[in-house]
Amino acid sequence: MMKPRRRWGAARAGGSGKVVQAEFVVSSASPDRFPSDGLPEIAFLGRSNAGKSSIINRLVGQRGLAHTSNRPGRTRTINFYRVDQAFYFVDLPGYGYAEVSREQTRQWKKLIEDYLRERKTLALAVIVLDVRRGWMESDQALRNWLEHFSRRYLVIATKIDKLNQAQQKGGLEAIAQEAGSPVPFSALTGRGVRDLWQAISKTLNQSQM
Ligand SMILES: Nc1nc2c(ncn2[C@@H]2O[C@H](COP(=O)(O)OP(=O)(O)OP(=O)(O)O)[C@@H](O)[C@H]2O)c(=O)[nH]1
Ligand SMILES: [Mg+2]
Repeated sequence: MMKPRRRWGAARAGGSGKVVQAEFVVSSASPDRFPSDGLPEIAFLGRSNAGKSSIINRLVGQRGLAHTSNRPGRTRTINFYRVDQAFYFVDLPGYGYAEVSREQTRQWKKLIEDYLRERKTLALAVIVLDVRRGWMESDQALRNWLEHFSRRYLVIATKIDKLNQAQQKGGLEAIAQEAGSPVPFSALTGRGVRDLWQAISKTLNQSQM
């Protein structure tokens, strides 16, 4: 059978030696259009512009798979990417972006909360923090939410390349003080890709049992 080549990308995800295939499946704000094949999901959550879409691209080694932008608020719907025919990466809209209407903010909040509360296939929530900013109020609210609903989560400190050694140490410590120990990450250099893949694989193996 012919493979639909153009929709597929196979790449060696930066630094990890891992070859993954990833394809865009659907972008939607209505749960009835979300995938229904029951595969487990790894969701990326965080403030607008934190670097969620960039992490997904780096993990699968495809620059343009998830749309990224300097302009906050780029991701407005929930985007599902199927990886290795085995699970999904789910890119959620960023929160905490001041320059959108109150109505828009309310809609996004509802979209994210409904997903986190209802989605049975959600295996792991990845909280994406900009290492320069650490935990902000909306991130803490998200964490409380995840804990309230007993969702498994992991914290990423991204854009680590933007800081010097001493600042990196300070930023990571500040994040760790609040909760968990973050995985240092850079979508630019590929730092943390291997660690993040390891954490994801571990979760997926456990969710199969
Ligand atoms: N230097 C550096 N820049 C990054 C990194 N990750 C993301 N960026 C940049 O930060 C900006 C925002 O990245 P996105 O991945 O679009 O952020 P997002 O969290 O998906 O944003 P929304 O979709 O608006 O919620 C883009 O200009 C990226 O190129 C990183 O690790 N290092
Ligand atoms: Mg995005």
